[in-house]
Amino acid sequence: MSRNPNDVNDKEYKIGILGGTFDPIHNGHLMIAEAAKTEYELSKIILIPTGISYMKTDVTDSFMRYEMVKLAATDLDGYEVSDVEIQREGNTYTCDTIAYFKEKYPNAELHFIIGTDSLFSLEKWRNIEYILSNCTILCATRPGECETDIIKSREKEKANELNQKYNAKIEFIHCTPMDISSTEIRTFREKNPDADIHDLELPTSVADYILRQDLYDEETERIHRLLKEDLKPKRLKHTWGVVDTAVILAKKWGCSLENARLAALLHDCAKYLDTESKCSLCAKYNVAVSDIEKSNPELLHAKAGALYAYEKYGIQNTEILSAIYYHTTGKPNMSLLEQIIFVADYIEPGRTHSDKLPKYRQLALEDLNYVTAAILKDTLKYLKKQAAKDVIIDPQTKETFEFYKKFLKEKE
Ligand code: DGI
Ligand code: FE
Ligand code: FE
Repeated sequence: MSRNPNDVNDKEYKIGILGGTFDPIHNGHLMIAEAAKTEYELSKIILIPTGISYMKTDVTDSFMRYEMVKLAATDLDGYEVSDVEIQREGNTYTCDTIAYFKEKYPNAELHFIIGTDSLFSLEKWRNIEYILSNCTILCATRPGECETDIIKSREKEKANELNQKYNAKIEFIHCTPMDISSTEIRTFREKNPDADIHDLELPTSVADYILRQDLYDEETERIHRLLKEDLKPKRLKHTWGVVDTAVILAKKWGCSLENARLAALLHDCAKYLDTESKCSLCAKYNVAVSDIEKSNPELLHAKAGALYAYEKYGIQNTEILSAIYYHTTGKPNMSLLEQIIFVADYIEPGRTHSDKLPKYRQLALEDLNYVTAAILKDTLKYLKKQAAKDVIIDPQTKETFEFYKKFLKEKE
């Protein structure tokens, strides 16, 4: 490793890397990062949620784990969150991550944080020689492991052995670990349905997110499992975004959080059904399919979605089913739930199609009717432009706008 010796004490060049499944991230993770940062004078900590195939159903979807880590890091100084491992296809190896940051920060001294238990399997890691010659390893003691001298000396011995064998730099983070684990948080909700997860060692913003998404709940997990059969990763990411936004709007406007969450979760469940399946669902439940819908089967994913949510997902609440049914075109005088889903679908954080979105996101918390009208106006404008390409505007969308346009005028 070539490095200007003058740089050794330059904090700019000392970076700590903490990877993990973070399902969810909790204060114990943050405490280890903070202890490493202080003890080894690191200028920056990069938190890296591990990539896990989206089809794997016993781990929370990568996107949501990434969101939680970002929320946890928001108010912390000198923290960054990287999606390098969740973006990578296939297995993720530490050596690739180290190589990635070596290239990104060629002058940095990288510190990779591991749990002491990993010391004993370190030699089996892919390209361990590369890892050990390109970064310092900082070992954090795991809860319940720290006090006994036997373990301590066993770990020190192992570290010494590896240091000599590989000319490595393995050091220890001297902090008492917190008695909290992600597993404990995941099982907590099930065991204590009435207790408040804010009492656990979690950043408040992460606890809020878990509640909005209703993570680690049996019924939510059942729906997530089914959704993974029906939706691709991009659509799932959009769905989690709609859930998050819909629950925030429901809280603001006094709608049932549970209904908002379920309607949002399932609003696009029929997005990838083929035209025939959508039409036969409609036929089975005597739902009329208009000529416009026949020539624009994409529109049918809303109606068919309500039927699919009923049939496959077992949703019987008609308010929820109606919000799914009307989510694309809206309808005059929507219920609060229908309106929240219609708006959340358009403004969720993953949407980037319009410069006006930041304004609408703010306004949705101030004047829901105005935002509904503005979205309809923009959609009709967009569809008119598309009309040249034979896109037909559904009269339902026009009728919805006719009803809501008065709220536009009130503001203008
Ligand atoms: O399913 P999403 O992509 O999340 O969102 P969505 O259900 O609102 O569907 C969006 C698409 O639907 C978008 O491309 C606009 C289109 N759309 C909305 N109203 C009409 C419409 N398309 C046609 N052809 N006619 C409409 O009246
Ligand atoms: Fe949709
Ligand atoms: Fe959608």
